Amino acid sequence: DSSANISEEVEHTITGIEPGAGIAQATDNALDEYENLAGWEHEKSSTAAMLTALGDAIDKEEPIVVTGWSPHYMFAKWDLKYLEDPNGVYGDVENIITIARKGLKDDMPEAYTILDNIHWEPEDMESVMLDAQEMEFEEAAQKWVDDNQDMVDEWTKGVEPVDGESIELVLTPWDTERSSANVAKIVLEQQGYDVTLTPVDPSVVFEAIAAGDADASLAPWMPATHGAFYEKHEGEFEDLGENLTGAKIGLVVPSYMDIDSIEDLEP
Ligand code: PBE
Repeated sequence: DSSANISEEVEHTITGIEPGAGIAQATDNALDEYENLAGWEHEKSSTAAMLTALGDAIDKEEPIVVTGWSPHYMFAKWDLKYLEDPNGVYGDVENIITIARKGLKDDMPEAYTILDNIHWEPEDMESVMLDAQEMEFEEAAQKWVDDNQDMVDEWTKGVEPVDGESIELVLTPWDTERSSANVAKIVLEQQGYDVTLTPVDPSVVFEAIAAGDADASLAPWMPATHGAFYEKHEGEFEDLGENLTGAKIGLVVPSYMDIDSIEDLEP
């Protein structure tokens, strides 16, 4: 297929996910910043709908352009590639960071220390996400904690137990964050905390922490995905640094498609 045919066959449409996602905002920016995407549409719906459309297209070996990210099982399940992004709209490497409300360090130093210490590898997160295909996230996270008690011991080393204090973590509603939040919940519960997990849109993650309505979050993707929210609230929350390095977002296509770059998409 020529790239002109590809663009016509996908009806000049990018298959997106939830409108509140950082990657949705980045994709709207891409439509503005790439002249060749003038006239393209970004169809937002849900992650589940995007994955269904991707799977259907691959079954028929048809072209499709989706908004994709890693870690995600889509790359294990299908042969996919990121389109090159010469304008750098989607950034290069993304890191997932931990943020906390101002005052958490004084109010709950034990939780703060643990949250500050939590750092794992993409393979760890992937193993929770993979198990969660077959069981609840709570169970998949518990399985990971049981298998990785050494790492958990490092995170909690020297931290005193507490007596049922309540702490609320906000997360975004994607598998990556369901995995990290559920692992953090179990680790904090082992320490004696009573943990509530609240899934919200990325914008609300930052609003809730900045307002002090929630205590902490392991959900922000930086610098591209949620950078605009970060900047909007900068100074109103504590940045505890990365909990995972080596994530990525971008436009993703099946490997059989004969294009390599966002610039190969035609008006
Ligand atoms: N994601 C997964 C989210 C963050 C985690 C890349 C789909 C987003 O775009 O906001």
